[in-house]
Amino acid sequence: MSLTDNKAVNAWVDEMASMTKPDKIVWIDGSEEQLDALRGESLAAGEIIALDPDKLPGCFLHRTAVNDVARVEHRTFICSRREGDAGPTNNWTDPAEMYARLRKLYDGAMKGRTMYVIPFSMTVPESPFAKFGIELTDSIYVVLNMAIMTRIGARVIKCLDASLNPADFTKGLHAKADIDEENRYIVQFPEDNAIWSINSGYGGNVLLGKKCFALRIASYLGWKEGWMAEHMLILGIENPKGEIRYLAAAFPSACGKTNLAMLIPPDVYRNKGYKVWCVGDDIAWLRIGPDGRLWAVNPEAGFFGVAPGTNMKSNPNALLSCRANTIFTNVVHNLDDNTVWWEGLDKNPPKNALNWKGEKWDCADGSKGAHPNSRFTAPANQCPCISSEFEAPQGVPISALVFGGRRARTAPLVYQSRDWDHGVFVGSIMASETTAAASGAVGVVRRDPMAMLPFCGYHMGDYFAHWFEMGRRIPNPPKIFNVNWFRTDENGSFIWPGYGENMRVLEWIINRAFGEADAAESPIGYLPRPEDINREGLDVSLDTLKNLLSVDTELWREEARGIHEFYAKFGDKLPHKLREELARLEKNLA
Ligand code: GTP
Ligand code: SPV
Ligand code: MN
Repeated sequence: MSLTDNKAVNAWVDEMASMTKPDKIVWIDGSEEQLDALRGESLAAGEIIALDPDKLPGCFLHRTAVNDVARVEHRTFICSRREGDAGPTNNWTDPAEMYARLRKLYDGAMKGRTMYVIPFSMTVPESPFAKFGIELTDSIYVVLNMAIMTRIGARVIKCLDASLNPADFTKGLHAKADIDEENRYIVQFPEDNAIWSINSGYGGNVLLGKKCFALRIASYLGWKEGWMAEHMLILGIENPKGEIRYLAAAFPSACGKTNLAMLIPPDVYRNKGYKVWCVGDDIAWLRIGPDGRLWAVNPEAGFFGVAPGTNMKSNPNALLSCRANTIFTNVVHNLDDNTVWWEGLDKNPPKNALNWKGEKWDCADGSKGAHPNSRFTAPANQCPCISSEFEAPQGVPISALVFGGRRARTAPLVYQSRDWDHGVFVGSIMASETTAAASGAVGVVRRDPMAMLPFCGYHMGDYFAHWFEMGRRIPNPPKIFNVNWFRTDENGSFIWPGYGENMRVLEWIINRAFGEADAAESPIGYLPRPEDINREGLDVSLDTLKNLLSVDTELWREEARGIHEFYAKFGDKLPHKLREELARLEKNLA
Protein backbone atom coordinates (compact mmCIF):
# COMPACT_ATOMS: atom_id res chain seq x y z
CA MET A 1 0.00 0.00 0.00
CA SER A 2 1.26 3.46 -0.87
CA LEU A 3 2.68 5.53 1.96
CA THR A 4 1.30 8.73 0.48
CA ASP A 5 -1.54 10.29 -1.47
CA ASN A 6 0.99 12.38 -3.41
CA LYS A 7 -0.51 12.12 -6.91
CA ALA A 8 2.72 12.73 -8.80
CA VAL A 9 4.51 10.02 -6.83
CA ASN A 10 1.75 7.45 -7.09
CA ALA A 11 1.16 8.03 -10.80
CA TRP A 12 4.85 7.55 -11.54
CA VAL A 13 5.13 4.39 -9.39
CA ASP A 14 2.08 2.96 -11.22
CA GLU A 15 3.55 3.79 -14.60
CA MET A 16 6.90 2.14 -13.78
CA ALA A 17 5.14 -0.90 -12.30
CA SER A 18 3.00 -1.36 -15.40
CA MET A 19 6.22 -1.45 -17.43
CA THR A 20 8.33 -3.70 -15.16
CA LYS A 21 5.38 -5.88 -14.02
CA PRO A 22 6.45 -6.91 -10.51
CA ASP A 23 4.38 -9.52 -8.64
CA LYS A 24 4.25 -7.24 -5.63
CA ILE A 25 4.96 -3.64 -4.65
CA VAL A 26 6.35 -2.91 -1.18
CA TRP A 27 6.80 0.61 0.18
CA ILE A 28 9.81 1.08 2.42
CA ASP A 29 8.72 2.93 5.56
CA GLY A 30 12.20 2.93 7.10
CA SER A 31 11.18 1.03 10.25
CA GLU A 32 13.67 -1.34 11.85
CA GLU A 33 10.99 -4.10 11.84
CA GLN A 34 10.55 -3.88 8.09
CA LEU A 35 14.30 -3.74 7.42
CA ASP A 36 14.79 -6.73 9.69
CA ALA A 37 12.16 -8.74 7.84
CA LEU A 38 13.91 -7.86 4.56
CA ARG A 39 17.26 -8.99 5.97
CA GLY A 40 15.58 -12.29 6.83
CA GLU A 41 14.26 -12.65 3.28
CA SER A 42 17.60 -11.76 1.76
CA LEU A 43 19.38 -14.28 4.01
CA ALA A 44 16.91 -17.01 3.06
CA ALA A 45 17.48 -16.24 -0.61
CA GLY A 46 21.26 -16.50 -0.14
CA GLU A 47 21.75 -12.90 -1.31
CA ILE A 48 23.50 -11.92 1.92
CA ILE A 49 25.36 -13.91 4.59
CA ALA A 50 25.03 -13.04 8.29
CA LEU A 51 28.43 -12.61 9.95
CA ASP A 52 29.44 -13.49 13.51
CA PRO A 53 26.99 -11.68 15.83
CA ASP A 54 29.61 -11.13 18.56
CA LYS A 55 32.53 -10.00 16.43
CA LEU A 56 30.52 -8.19 13.73
CA PRO A 57 27.00 -7.54 15.11
CA GLY A 58 24.42 -6.65 12.49
CA CYS A 59 26.93 -7.22 9.66
CA PHE A 60 26.43 -9.03 6.37
CA LEU A 61 28.49 -10.17 3.40
CA HIS A 62 27.30 -9.84 -0.17
CA ARG A 63 28.91 -10.99 -3.42
CA THR A 64 28.06 -9.31 -6.71
CA ALA A 65 28.21 -11.08 -10.04
CA VAL A 66 31.78 -11.55 -11.26
CA ASN A 67 31.09 -9.28 -14.26
CA ASP A 68 29.64 -6.53 -12.05
CA VAL A 69 32.21 -5.17 -9.60
CA ALA A 70 32.64 -1.44 -10.35
CA ARG A 71 31.08 1.57 -12.00
CA VAL A 72 30.83 1.19 -15.77
CA GLU A 73 31.70 4.53 -17.31
CA HIS A 74 31.37 3.34 -20.90
CA ARG A 75 27.76 2.36 -20.20
CA THR A 76 26.87 5.54 -18.30
CA PHE A 77 24.90 8.16 -20.25
CA ILE A 78 23.80 11.75 -19.83
CA CYS A 79 20.71 11.96 -22.00
CA SER A 80 20.03 15.67 -22.13
CA ARG A 81 17.61 16.79 -24.82
CA ARG A 82 20.40 18.31 -26.88
CA GLU A 83 23.65 16.47 -27.46
CA GLY A 84 25.61 19.69 -26.97
CA ASP A 85 24.35 19.91 -23.37
CA ALA A 86 25.99 16.60 -22.38
CA GLY A 87 29.33 17.72 -23.80
CA PRO A 88 32.39 15.87 -25.08
CA THR A 89 33.19 14.02 -21.84
CA ASN A 90 29.85 12.21 -21.47
CA ASN A 91 28.18 9.44 -23.47
CA TRP A 92 24.98 10.73 -25.01
CA THR A 93 21.99 9.30 -26.86
CA ASP A 94 18.81 11.10 -27.81
CA PRO A 95 16.47 10.68 -24.80
CA ALA A 96 13.53 9.47 -26.92
CA GLU A 97 15.73 6.79 -28.45
CA MET A 98 17.21 5.84 -25.06
CA TYR A 99 13.80 5.62 -23.39
CA ALA A 100 12.59 3.37 -26.21
CA ARG A 101 15.66 1.12 -25.95
CA LEU A 102 15.37 0.88 -22.16
CA ARG A 103 11.61 0.34 -22.09
CA LYS A 104 12.20 -2.87 -24.02
CA LEU A 105 14.70 -4.03 -21.40
CA TYR A 106 12.49 -3.04 -18.45
CA ASP A 107 9.38 -4.60 -19.97
CA GLY A 108 8.45 -7.39 -17.55
CA ALA A 109 11.90 -7.23 -15.91
CA MET A 110 10.37 -7.54 -12.43
CA LYS A 111 8.06 -10.48 -13.21
CA GLY A 112 8.18 -12.92 -10.32
CA ARG A 113 9.95 -10.27 -8.21
CA THR A 114 8.99 -7.56 -5.75
CA MET A 115 9.35 -3.87 -6.50
CA TYR A 116 10.51 -1.90 -3.47
CA VAL A 117 9.62 1.79 -3.35
CA ILE A 118 12.25 3.70 -1.38
CA PRO A 119 11.54 7.35 -0.58
CA PHE A 120 14.93 8.89 0.22
CA SER A 121 16.41 12.24 1.06
CA MET A 122 19.86 13.62 0.44
CA THR A 123 20.92 15.45 3.65
CA VAL A 124 18.48 15.42 6.56
CA PRO A 125 14.98 15.82 5.10
CA GLU A 126 14.28 18.73 7.44
CA SER A 127 17.21 20.74 5.99
CA PRO A 128 16.29 23.59 3.63
CA PHE A 129 18.87 22.12 1.22
CA ALA A 130 17.42 18.59 1.21
CA LYS A 131 16.57 17.05 -2.14
CA PHE A 132 14.14 14.17 -2.33
CA GLY A 133 14.13 11.11 -4.50
CA ILE A 134 12.34 7.82 -4.88
CA GLU A 135 14.19 4.71 -5.97
CA LEU A 136 12.27 1.75 -7.33
CA THR A 137 14.31 -1.43 -7.18
CA ASP A 138 13.89 -5.20 -7.25
CA SER A 139 16.95 -5.73 -5.03
CA ILE A 140 16.80 -6.06 -1.24
CA TYR A 141 20.57 -5.47 -1.22
CA VAL A 142 19.86 -2.02 -2.69
CA VAL A 143 17.17 -1.33 -0.06
CA LEU A 144 19.51 -2.30 2.78
CA ASN A 145 22.35 -0.19 1.37
CA MET A 146 20.12 2.83 0.72
CA ALA A 147 18.93 2.54 4.35
CA ILE A 148 22.54 3.12 5.42
CA MET A 149 23.64 5.62 2.75
CA THR A 150 20.61 7.94 2.79
CA ARG A 151 17.67 8.92 4.98
CA ILE A 152 14.69 6.82 3.90
CA GLY A 153 11.06 6.02 4.54
CA ALA A 154 7.91 7.62 5.94
CA ARG A 155 9.82 10.53 7.47
CA VAL A 156 11.06 11.49 4.01
CA ILE A 157 7.80 11.17 2.10
CA LYS A 158 6.14 13.36 4.76
CA CYS A 159 8.70 16.09 4.11
CA LEU A 160 8.27 15.78 0.33
CA ASP A 161 4.47 15.99 0.66
CA ALA A 162 4.77 19.07 2.87
CA SER A 163 7.29 20.79 0.58
CA LEU A 164 6.52 23.70 -1.77
CA ASN A 165 6.42 21.38 -4.76
CA PRO A 166 5.50 17.78 -3.84
CA ALA A 167 5.90 16.79 -7.50
CA ASP A 168 9.59 17.78 -7.36
CA PHE A 169 11.50 14.58 -6.68
CA THR A 170 14.17 12.58 -8.49
CA LYS A 171 12.74 9.50 -10.16
CA GLY A 172 15.13 6.57 -9.85
CA LEU A 173 14.39 3.22 -11.46
CA HIS A 174 16.59 0.17 -10.95
CA ALA A 175 16.10 -3.40 -12.14
CA LYS A 176 18.69 -6.15 -11.83
CA ALA A 177 17.25 -7.90 -14.89
CA ASP A 178 19.83 -10.55 -15.92
CA ILE A 179 22.98 -8.66 -14.82
CA ASP A 180 23.78 -8.76 -18.51
CA GLU A 181 26.92 -6.71 -19.21
CA GLU A 182 25.96 -6.16 -22.83
CA ASN A 183 22.69 -4.56 -21.80
CA ARG A 184 23.88 -2.72 -18.71
CA TYR A 185 22.82 0.94 -18.68
CA ILE A 186 23.25 3.72 -16.12
CA VAL A 187 21.31 6.61 -17.62
CA GLN A 188 20.66 10.10 -16.33
CA PHE A 189 17.96 12.30 -17.92
CA PRO A 190 18.81 15.68 -16.35
CA GLU A 191 15.83 17.68 -17.64
CA ASP A 192 13.43 14.94 -16.47
CA ASN A 193 15.13 14.61 -13.08
CA ALA A 194 15.22 10.87 -13.78
CA ILE A 195 17.73 7.99 -13.51
CA TRP A 196 17.27 4.58 -15.13
CA SER A 197 19.68 1.80 -14.20
CA ILE A 198 19.46 -1.78 -15.42
CA ASN A 199 21.47 -5.03 -15.48
CA SER A 200 23.77 -4.22 -12.57
CA GLY A 201 23.72 -4.89 -8.83
CA TYR A 202 26.92 -3.03 -7.89
CA GLY A 203 27.29 0.09 -5.70
CA GLY A 204 27.58 3.29 -7.68
CA ASN A 205 25.55 1.78 -10.53
CA VAL A 206 22.51 1.02 -8.37
CA LEU A 207 22.58 3.07 -5.15
CA LEU A 208 20.99 5.86 -7.10
CA GLY A 209 21.25 8.46 -4.33
CA LYS A 210 25.01 8.44 -4.64
CA LYS A 211 26.83 9.28 -7.89
CA CYS A 212 23.74 9.26 -10.16
CA PHE A 213 21.71 11.72 -8.09
CA ALA A 214 24.02 13.50 -5.61
CA LEU A 215 26.57 14.24 -8.36
CA ARG A 216 25.26 13.82 -11.93
CA ILE A 217 21.71 15.11 -11.46
CA ALA A 218 22.66 17.44 -8.58
CA SER A 219 25.54 19.06 -10.52
CA TYR A 220 23.01 19.91 -13.23
CA LEU A 221 20.54 21.28 -10.65
CA GLY A 222 23.34 23.26 -9.00
CA TRP A 223 24.23 24.84 -12.34
CA LYS A 224 20.60 25.87 -12.86
CA GLU A 225 20.02 26.96 -9.26
CA GLY A 226 23.34 28.61 -8.37
CA TRP A 227 25.08 26.05 -6.14
CA MET A 228 27.60 23.23 -6.59
CA ALA A 229 27.60 19.43 -6.20
CA GLU A 230 31.18 18.17 -5.94
CA HIS A 231 33.08 14.87 -5.48
CA MET A 232 34.56 16.14 -2.21
CA LEU A 233 35.17 15.01 1.35
CA ILE A 234 34.51 17.55 4.12
CA LEU A 235 36.56 17.73 7.32
CA GLY A 236 37.10 20.06 10.25
CA ILE A 237 40.46 20.69 11.92
CA GLU A 238 40.20 21.66 15.56
CA ASN A 239 43.22 23.57 16.88
CA PRO A 240 44.39 23.68 20.52
CA LYS A 241 42.31 26.84 21.06
CA GLY A 242 39.20 24.83 20.20
CA GLU A 243 38.55 26.64 16.90
CA ILE A 244 37.38 24.39 14.08
CA ARG A 245 38.27 25.26 10.48
CA TYR A 246 36.74 23.32 7.61
CA LEU A 247 38.00 22.27 4.22
CA ALA A 248 36.62 20.22 1.32
CA ALA A 249 38.78 18.12 -0.99
CA ALA A 250 38.19 16.51 -4.39
CA PHE A 251 40.24 13.44 -5.34
CA PRO A 252 39.27 10.90 -8.02
CA SER A 253 37.77 7.56 -6.99
CA ALA A 254 40.05 5.44 -4.79
CA CYS A 255 42.54 8.31 -4.34
CA GLY A 256 42.16 8.87 -0.60
CA LYS A 257 39.01 10.86 0.27
CA THR A 258 37.72 8.44 2.92
CA ASN A 259 41.21 8.17 4.39
CA LEU A 260 41.76 11.92 4.60
CA ALA A 261 38.24 12.59 5.90
CA MET A 262 38.91 10.40 8.98
CA LEU A 263 42.55 11.22 9.49
CA ILE A 264 44.04 10.76 12.96
CA PRO A 265 46.71 13.43 13.54
CA PRO A 266 50.24 12.24 14.46
CA ASP A 267 51.14 12.19 18.18
CA VAL A 268 52.90 15.55 18.09
CA TYR A 269 49.63 17.15 16.99
CA ARG A 270 47.35 15.16 19.29
CA ASN A 271 49.50 15.96 22.30
CA LYS A 272 49.02 19.65 21.55
CA GLY A 273 45.24 19.20 21.30
CA TYR A 274 44.63 19.03 17.54
CA LYS A 275 41.65 16.96 16.35
CA VAL A 276 40.16 16.16 12.96
CA TRP A 277 36.38 15.79 12.56
CA CYS A 278 34.73 14.05 9.62
CA VAL A 279 31.67 15.68 8.01
CA GLY A 280 31.68 13.66 4.78
CA ASP A 281 33.92 11.30 2.79
CA ASP A 282 32.73 11.49 -0.83
CA ILE A 283 30.24 14.19 -1.82
CA ALA A 284 29.74 17.84 -0.86
CA TRP A 285 26.89 20.18 -1.78
CA LEU A 286 28.16 23.74 -1.57
CA ARG A 287 26.11 26.91 -1.23
CA ILE A 288 26.79 30.57 -0.54
CA GLY A 289 25.72 31.33 3.03
CA PRO A 290 24.12 34.52 4.32
CA ASP A 291 27.55 35.49 5.74
CA GLY A 292 29.13 35.43 2.27
CA ARG A 293 31.15 32.28 2.85
CA LEU A 294 30.78 28.96 1.03
CA TRP A 295 28.93 26.36 3.17
CA ALA A 296 29.01 22.59 2.67
CA VAL A 297 26.64 19.76 3.57
CA ASN A 298 27.28 16.06 3.14
CA PRO A 299 24.18 14.74 1.36
CA GLU A 300 24.88 11.14 2.45
CA ALA A 301 24.25 9.26 5.70
CA GLY A 302 26.86 6.52 5.34
CA PHE A 303 30.22 5.54 3.88
CA PHE A 304 30.62 3.28 0.86
CA GLY A 305 34.32 2.84 1.43
CA VAL A 306 37.12 0.92 -0.29
CA ALA A 307 37.99 -2.10 1.92
CA PRO A 308 41.49 -3.14 0.74
CA GLY A 309 44.23 -1.24 2.52
CA THR A 310 41.92 -0.23 5.39
CA ASN A 311 43.53 -1.26 8.70
CA MET A 312 44.08 -0.10 12.27
CA LYS A 313 47.18 1.81 11.18
CA SER A 314 46.06 3.38 7.87
CA ASN A 315 42.50 4.29 8.86
CA PRO A 316 41.37 3.13 12.32
CA ASN A 317 38.27 5.35 12.20
CA ALA A 318 37.03 3.67 9.03
CA LEU A 319 37.68 0.24 10.48
CA LEU A 320 35.88 1.13 13.72
CA SER A 321 32.97 2.50 11.67
CA CYS A 322 32.42 -0.88 10.04
CA ARG A 323 32.52 -3.21 13.07
CA ALA A 324 28.68 -3.25 13.34
CA ASN A 325 25.58 -2.75 11.14
CA THR A 326 27.71 -2.90 8.00
CA ILE A 327 27.31 -4.58 4.62
CA PHE A 328 30.55 -5.89 3.11
CA THR A 329 30.65 -6.38 -0.65
CA ASN A 330 33.16 -8.66 -2.43
CA VAL A 331 35.58 -9.25 0.46
CA VAL A 332 37.05 -12.54 1.76
CA HIS A 333 34.83 -14.72 3.98
CA ASN A 334 36.80 -16.23 6.88
CA LEU A 335 34.99 -19.52 7.51
CA ASP A 336 36.79 -20.27 10.79
CA ASP A 337 35.23 -17.43 12.73
CA ASN A 338 32.62 -16.20 10.23
CA THR A 339 34.21 -12.78 9.78
CA VAL A 340 35.63 -10.90 6.80
CA TRP A 341 39.13 -10.13 5.55
CA TRP A 342 40.79 -8.15 2.77
CA GLU A 343 44.29 -7.43 1.52
CA GLY A 344 45.96 -4.99 3.85
CA LEU A 345 43.63 -5.62 6.84
CA ASP A 346 46.38 -7.47 8.71
CA LYS A 347 49.23 -9.84 7.99
CA ASN A 348 47.17 -12.97 8.74
CA PRO A 349 45.08 -13.99 5.74
CA PRO A 350 42.62 -16.66 6.89
CA LYS A 351 43.51 -20.27 6.11
CA ASN A 352 39.98 -21.55 5.76
CA ALA A 353 38.32 -18.99 3.55
CA LEU A 354 36.34 -18.12 0.43
CA ASN A 355 37.49 -15.36 -1.95
CA TRP A 356 35.22 -12.57 -3.21
CA LYS A 357 33.80 -14.93 -5.83
CA GLY A 358 32.83 -17.46 -3.15
CA GLU A 359 35.53 -19.97 -4.18
CA LYS A 360 37.77 -21.84 -1.75
CA TRP A 361 40.81 -19.56 -1.46
CA ASP A 362 44.38 -20.09 -0.42
CA CYS A 363 46.47 -16.91 -0.27
CA ALA A 364 49.56 -19.05 -0.96
CA ASP A 365 48.55 -19.32 -4.64
CA GLY A 366 49.26 -15.58 -4.97
CA SER A 367 45.74 -14.59 -6.01
CA LYS A 368 43.85 -11.72 -4.39
CA GLY A 369 41.13 -12.77 -1.94
CA ALA A 370 39.12 -9.55 -1.93
CA HIS A 371 38.27 -7.64 -5.10
CA PRO A 372 40.43 -4.46 -5.32
CA ASN A 373 37.17 -2.46 -5.41
CA SER A 374 35.51 -4.39 -2.57
CA ARG A 375 33.66 -2.06 -0.21
CA PHE A 376 31.99 -1.62 3.18
CA THR A 377 28.68 0.20 3.62
CA ALA A 378 28.68 1.68 7.13
CA PRO A 379 26.52 4.24 8.95
CA ALA A 380 28.45 7.52 9.24
CA ASN A 381 27.30 8.08 12.81
CA GLN A 382 29.36 5.05 13.86
CA CYS A 383 32.56 6.88 12.95
CA PRO A 384 34.50 7.77 16.12
CA CYS A 385 35.48 11.17 14.67
CA ILE A 386 32.13 12.10 13.15
CA SER A 387 31.61 15.86 13.38
CA SER A 388 28.97 17.32 15.71
CA GLU A 389 27.92 19.28 12.56
CA PHE A 390 27.42 16.14 10.45
CA GLU A 391 23.65 16.69 10.36
CA ALA A 392 23.65 20.49 10.78
CA PRO A 393 21.00 21.65 8.30
CA GLN A 394 23.07 24.64 7.15
CA GLY A 395 26.33 22.64 6.91
CA VAL A 396 29.80 23.98 7.73
CA PRO A 397 31.71 27.04 6.43
CA ILE A 398 34.56 26.11 4.08
CA SER A 399 37.89 27.96 4.29
CA ALA A 400 39.86 25.90 1.75
CA LEU A 401 39.13 23.75 -1.29
CA VAL A 402 41.72 21.12 -2.17
CA PHE A 403 42.22 19.21 -5.41
CA GLY A 404 44.46 16.18 -5.80
CA GLY A 405 45.19 12.97 -7.62
CA ARG A 406 47.73 10.22 -8.17
CA ARG A 407 50.74 11.68 -9.97
CA ALA A 408 54.03 9.80 -9.86
CA ARG A 409 56.19 12.83 -10.76
CA THR A 410 54.56 16.05 -11.93
CA ALA A 411 52.50 17.52 -9.08
CA PRO A 412 54.32 18.58 -5.89
CA LEU A 413 53.14 17.52 -2.42
CA VAL A 414 51.11 20.73 -2.16
CA TYR A 415 50.72 24.15 -3.78
CA GLN A 416 48.27 27.02 -3.55
CA SER A 417 46.58 28.85 -6.38
CA ARG A 418 47.05 32.61 -6.65
CA ASP A 419 43.31 33.32 -6.50
CA TRP A 420 39.91 31.73 -7.20
CA ASP A 421 40.21 31.89 -11.01
CA HIS A 422 43.67 30.36 -10.96
CA GLY A 423 42.23 27.76 -8.56
CA VAL A 424 39.56 26.85 -11.11
CA PHE A 425 42.39 26.35 -13.61
CA VAL A 426 44.25 24.13 -11.11
CA GLY A 427 41.11 22.01 -10.66
CA SER A 428 40.50 21.84 -14.42
CA ILE A 429 43.99 20.43 -15.12
CA MET A 430 43.74 17.65 -12.52
CA ALA A 431 44.99 14.32 -13.80
CA SER A 432 45.33 11.00 -12.05
CA GLU A 433 46.28 7.41 -12.59
CA THR A 434 43.11 5.33 -12.97
CA THR A 435 42.06 2.92 -10.18
CA ALA A 436 39.88 -0.19 -9.74
CA ALA A 437 36.85 1.94 -8.79
CA ALA A 438 35.78 1.93 -12.44
CA SER A 439 36.04 -0.93 -14.92
CA GLY A 440 38.91 -0.61 -17.41
CA ALA A 441 42.70 -0.35 -17.29
CA VAL A 442 44.27 0.63 -13.95
CA GLY A 443 47.26 2.98 -13.62
CA VAL A 444 46.82 4.99 -16.81
CA VAL A 445 47.08 8.78 -16.39
CA ARG A 446 43.90 10.54 -17.48
CA ARG A 447 42.61 14.09 -17.10
CA ASP A 448 39.91 14.22 -14.44
CA PRO A 449 38.92 17.86 -13.84
CA MET A 450 37.81 18.45 -10.25
CA ALA A 451 37.56 14.61 -9.95
CA MET A 452 34.23 15.04 -11.76
CA LEU A 453 34.97 13.53 -15.18
CA PRO A 454 32.64 10.53 -14.62
CA PHE A 455 30.13 12.51 -12.56
CA CYS A 456 29.38 15.82 -14.29
CA GLY A 457 25.75 15.83 -15.45
CA TYR A 458 26.20 18.49 -18.14
CA HIS A 459 28.74 20.02 -20.53
CA MET A 460 32.05 20.33 -18.75
CA GLY A 461 32.74 23.65 -20.49
CA ASP A 462 29.58 25.00 -18.83
CA TYR A 463 30.72 23.38 -15.60
CA PHE A 464 34.01 25.34 -15.68
CA ALA A 465 32.06 28.52 -16.45
CA HIS A 466 29.83 27.79 -13.45
CA TRP A 467 32.91 27.56 -11.21
CA PHE A 468 34.08 31.01 -12.42
CA GLU A 469 30.57 32.41 -11.93
CA MET A 470 30.42 31.04 -8.36
CA GLY A 471 33.77 32.69 -7.64
CA ARG A 472 32.35 36.00 -8.78
CA ARG A 473 29.34 35.56 -6.50
CA ILE A 474 31.02 34.33 -3.28
CA PRO A 475 31.95 37.45 -1.28
CA ASN A 476 34.44 35.54 0.86
CA PRO A 477 35.60 32.53 -1.20
CA PRO A 478 37.73 29.69 0.14
CA LYS A 479 41.38 29.54 -0.95
CA ILE A 480 42.17 26.77 -3.46
CA PHE A 481 45.01 24.22 -3.20
CA ASN A 482 46.34 21.09 -4.90
CA VAL A 483 47.92 18.08 -3.17
CA ASN A 484 49.63 14.88 -4.30
CA TRP A 485 50.35 12.11 -1.78
CA PHE A 486 51.51 9.76 -4.52
CA ARG A 487 54.92 10.88 -5.81
CA THR A 488 57.18 7.86 -6.30
CA ASP A 489 60.93 7.29 -6.30
CA GLU A 490 62.95 5.47 -8.98
CA ASN A 491 61.77 2.13 -7.50
CA GLY A 492 58.12 3.11 -7.74
CA SER A 493 57.72 3.43 -3.95
CA PHE A 494 55.71 6.30 -2.47
CA ILE A 495 58.07 8.99 -1.11
CA TRP A 496 55.58 10.69 1.22
CA PRO A 497 54.33 8.54 4.15
CA GLY A 498 50.74 9.82 3.66
CA TYR A 499 47.70 8.88 5.76
CA GLY A 500 47.91 10.53 9.24
CA GLU A 501 51.05 12.41 8.24
CA ASN A 502 48.97 14.32 5.69
CA MET A 503 47.96 16.41 8.72
CA ARG A 504 51.23 18.31 8.24
CA VAL A 505 50.10 19.43 4.81
CA LEU A 506 46.57 20.21 6.00
CA GLU A 507 48.03 22.42 8.71
CA TRP A 508 49.91 24.48 6.12
CA ILE A 509 46.79 24.68 3.94
CA ILE A 510 44.46 25.84 6.68
CA ASN A 511 47.02 28.31 8.05
CA ARG A 512 47.52 29.74 4.54
CA ALA A 513 43.75 30.10 4.22
CA PHE A 514 43.83 32.30 7.33
CA GLY A 515 46.99 34.18 6.29
CA GLU A 516 49.04 32.53 9.04
CA ALA A 517 51.71 30.65 7.07
CA ASP A 518 54.52 31.49 4.65
CA ALA A 519 55.00 30.45 1.05
CA ALA A 520 57.23 31.08 -1.93
CA GLU A 521 56.12 31.94 -5.46
CA SER A 522 56.71 29.40 -8.21
CA PRO A 523 55.69 29.07 -11.87
CA ILE A 524 52.63 27.00 -10.85
CA GLY A 525 51.50 28.92 -7.75
CA TYR A 526 52.50 29.33 -4.10
CA LEU A 527 54.64 26.54 -2.66
CA PRO A 528 55.53 26.05 0.98
CA ARG A 529 59.25 26.34 1.61
CA PRO A 530 60.38 22.94 2.95
CA GLU A 531 60.75 24.45 6.43
CA ASP A 532 57.12 25.67 6.34
CA ILE A 533 55.94 22.05 6.70
CA ASN A 534 56.14 20.79 10.28
CA ARG A 535 58.59 17.86 10.45
CA GLU A 536 58.52 17.42 14.22
CA GLY A 537 58.33 13.67 14.96
CA LEU A 538 58.41 12.83 11.24
CA ASP A 539 60.97 10.53 9.66
CA VAL A 540 61.33 12.54 6.45
CA SER A 541 64.47 14.58 5.80
CA LEU A 542 64.47 18.20 4.72
CA ASP A 543 66.03 17.07 1.42
CA THR A 544 63.23 14.58 0.79
CA LEU A 545 60.70 17.31 1.51
CA LYS A 546 62.56 19.62 -0.89
CA ASN A 547 62.29 16.90 -3.50
CA LEU A 548 58.56 16.41 -2.81
CA LEU A 549 58.01 20.15 -3.27
CA SER A 550 60.13 20.51 -6.38
CA VAL A 551 58.60 21.56 -9.70
CA ASP A 552 60.26 20.06 -12.77
CA THR A 553 59.77 22.72 -15.45
CA GLU A 554 60.45 20.30 -18.31
CA LEU A 555 57.72 17.92 -17.05
CA TRP A 556 55.38 20.86 -16.60
CA ARG A 557 56.00 22.07 -20.17
CA GLU A 558 54.99 18.61 -21.33
CA GLU A 559 52.00 18.86 -19.00
CA ALA A 560 50.99 22.16 -20.61
CA ARG A 561 51.00 20.46 -24.03
CA GLY A 562 48.68 17.77 -22.64
CA ILE A 563 46.38 20.45 -21.22
CA HIS A 564 46.15 22.15 -24.64
CA GLU A 565 45.10 18.85 -26.14
CA PHE A 566 42.52 18.26 -23.41
CA TYR A 567 41.13 21.78 -23.62
CA ALA A 568 40.74 21.45 -27.40
CA LYS A 569 37.90 18.96 -26.76
CA PHE A 570 35.72 21.72 -25.37
CA GLY A 571 35.88 24.03 -28.40
CA ASP A 572 34.02 27.33 -27.92
CA LYS A 573 32.60 26.17 -24.63
CA LEU A 574 35.98 26.43 -22.92
CA PRO A 575 35.92 29.63 -20.83
CA HIS A 576 38.68 31.88 -22.20
CA LYS A 577 39.82 32.49 -18.64
CA LEU A 578 41.17 28.94 -18.71
CA ARG A 579 43.15 29.65 -21.88
CA GLU A 580 44.51 32.81 -20.26
CA GLU A 581 45.58 30.86 -17.19
CA LEU A 582 47.26 28.24 -19.39
CA ALA A 583 49.09 30.97 -21.34
CA ARG A 584 50.24 32.47 -18.04
CA LEU A 585 51.51 29.08 -16.86
CA GLU A 586 53.45 28.63 -20.10
CA LYS A 587 54.95 32.10 -19.76
CA ASN A 588 55.99 31.32 -16.17
CA LEU A 589 57.64 28.09 -17.31
CA ALA A 590 59.50 29.65 -20.25
P1 GTP B 1 36.11 6.41 -3.53
O1 GTP B 1 35.27 5.84 -2.44
O2 GTP B 1 36.26 5.49 -4.70
O3 GTP B 1 35.64 7.77 -3.98
O4 GTP B 1 37.63 6.50 -2.98
P2 GTP B 1 38.36 7.48 -1.94
O5 GTP B 1 38.81 8.71 -2.67
O6 GTP B 1 37.52 7.68 -0.74
O7 GTP B 1 39.70 6.66 -1.59
P3 GTP B 1 40.13 5.90 -0.25
O8 GTP B 1 40.31 6.84 0.91
O9 GTP B 1 39.21 4.76 -0.03
O10 GTP B 1 41.58 5.38 -0.66
C1 GTP B 1 41.78 4.54 -1.75
C2 GTP B 1 43.14 3.92 -1.71
O11 GTP B 1 44.16 4.92 -1.59
C3 GTP B 1 43.33 2.97 -0.52
O12 GTP B 1 43.96 1.81 -0.98
C4 GTP B 1 44.23 3.73 0.42
O13 GTP B 1 45.01 2.89 1.19
C5 GTP B 1 45.05 4.61 -0.52
N1 GTP B 1 45.46 5.87 0.15
C6 GTP B 1 44.67 6.73 0.81
N2 GTP B 1 45.38 7.76 1.34
C7 GTP B 1 46.66 7.55 1.00
C8 GTP B 1 47.88 8.25 1.26
O14 GTP B 1 47.94 9.31 1.91
N3 GTP B 1 49.03 7.72 0.73
C9 GTP B 1 49.01 6.57 0.00
N4 GTP B 1 50.16 6.12 -0.49
N5 GTP B 1 47.88 5.86 -0.24
C10 GTP B 1 46.72 6.35 0.24
C1 SPV C 1 33.61 6.14 -6.49
O1 SPV C 1 33.86 5.34 -7.41
O2 SPV C 1 34.01 7.34 -6.52
C2 SPV C 1 32.85 5.69 -5.31
C3 SPV C 1 32.25 4.35 -5.35
O3 SPV C 1 32.70 6.44 -4.36
S1 SPV C 1 30.76 4.29 -6.25
O4 SPV C 1 29.66 4.53 -5.32
O5 SPV C 1 30.66 2.95 -6.82
O6 SPV C 1 30.76 5.32 -7.25
MN1 MN D 1 33.76 8.46 -4.70
